[in-house]
Amino acid sequence: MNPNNEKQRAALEAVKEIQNGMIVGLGTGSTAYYAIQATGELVKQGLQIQAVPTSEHTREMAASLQIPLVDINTIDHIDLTIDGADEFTPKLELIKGGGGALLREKIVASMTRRFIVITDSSKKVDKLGKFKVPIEVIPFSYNYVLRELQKLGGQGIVRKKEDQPYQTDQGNYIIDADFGLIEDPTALEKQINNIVGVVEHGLFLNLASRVIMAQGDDIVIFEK
Ligand code: ABF
Repeated sequence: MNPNNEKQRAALEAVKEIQNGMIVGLGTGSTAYYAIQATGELVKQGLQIQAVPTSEHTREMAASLQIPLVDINTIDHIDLTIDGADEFTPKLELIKGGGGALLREKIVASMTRRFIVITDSSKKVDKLGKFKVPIEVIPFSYNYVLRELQKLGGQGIVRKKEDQPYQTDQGNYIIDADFGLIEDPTALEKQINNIVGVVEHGLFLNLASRVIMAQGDDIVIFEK
């Protein structure tokens, strides 16, 4: 099946969980955009929610669909977040950040009571690592971080956009680091977090409540 159809079907399955009165985290990426479109339709039909976008791109899309937005600094939790991923394992370990929005995505996921990940069938892996780990770093010391990642066995490269370093919504850089298949994501996460100059990374461990994967005509659910 066309992966976009799978993405859309996974998104529509997740949107069924949105209830009146919820604060909803809106993800970033092509799969999440199907969920935002469907959420916009529900709002048009009278659904009353407040939404927190995980990127400026998502903010613009939500605003264009008249989805009411709320400042994350005025709330103490999010009820439900629907977002995509670049890789996931059956243990709900994720790599996110291919779209460059990992910092706000992880902040929103961390505030969320129920974090639903939506994917097509290409994202499922047994072990994380085929997809390079996106790491958001401050521009001031990106070369220091590259060297420190190398000591951990990670071959990093600064993400580029039109020959310039890609800049996140925060004005930071992204290093995409290849560690090969990751035997112990929890251990690696701790090592990356200890590098001064790293803002956040794309290993999302112990955050997802459920993964909804569309595979052909089927919907496959993964949860702990
Ligand atoms: C976002 O969705 C990112 O974290 C992740 O990189 C991306 C996946 O993109 P797509 O849904 O377009 O495959 O949440």
